[in-house]
Amino acid sequence: KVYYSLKMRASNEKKHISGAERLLRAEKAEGIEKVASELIHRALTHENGIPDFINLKVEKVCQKIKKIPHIPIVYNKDNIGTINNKNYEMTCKDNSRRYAHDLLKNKFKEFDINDVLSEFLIKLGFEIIDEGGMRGAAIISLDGSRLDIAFNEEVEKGVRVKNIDTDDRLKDKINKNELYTDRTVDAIAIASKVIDLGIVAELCTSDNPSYTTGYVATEDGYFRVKNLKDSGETGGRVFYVYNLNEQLLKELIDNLENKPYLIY
Ligand code: PML
Repeated sequence: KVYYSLKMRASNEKKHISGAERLLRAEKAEGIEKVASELIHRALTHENGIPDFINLKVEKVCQKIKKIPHIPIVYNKDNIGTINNKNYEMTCKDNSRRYAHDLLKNKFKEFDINDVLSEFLIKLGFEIIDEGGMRGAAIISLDGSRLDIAFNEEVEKGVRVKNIDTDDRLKDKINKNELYTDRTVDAIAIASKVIDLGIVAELCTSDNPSYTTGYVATEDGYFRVKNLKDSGETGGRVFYVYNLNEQLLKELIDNLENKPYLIY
């Protein structure tokens, strides 16, 4: 099967407004046209503003597409998260961050990370997302080093997870739940791809100032966290990785950016 990748990005005065991408079977030409116009529509009607520049790229995909199910969605009913029978109410940034913190700390324990290092890693993660201004995700090694800046100027402003699409089954499932948004679909797809590529945990808040829901993702699931930041604040993504030498890190970055995935 031959696929085409459609990528849209829109900006105003060089500032990113929106972006999206789809993977489509090539034999359905009218399908490609339809999705192309949907993407343009999305660019023109985005909540972030009206673009002065829209780029639409249509490209044949030569690599084999990996199809995987999404990671489990942990449904925090009434915005109460539970870890080891303890409940966390996601009512404000401090409480929500305690939940995110404990999720990460539990995961790091599985990798024998001691308390002091764990605290350092979590603090660093929040500092990075709170500072904002990244073009993609930062990569932090569980030994405490920051890998995206350490080794390659090209990814200095973070790694962008690209070449990813979601199957209608996933979209339907999410869209049926009135608590979720379009952002949720994309976020679950990204998290599923990065976990499949061996990332230990992802921490994310939106770069949209008014969207305060974020998440922690691990192989155990997509833990949606309400109020992970205050309204008006910026956001970002952090990937925690374990034990990567330079070669493995290069491969990981290449896969995160280029390996095509379809999430169902
Ligand atoms: C959600 O679960 O609703 C998505 C949270 C993260 C959104 C990140 C973004 O799209 O900016």
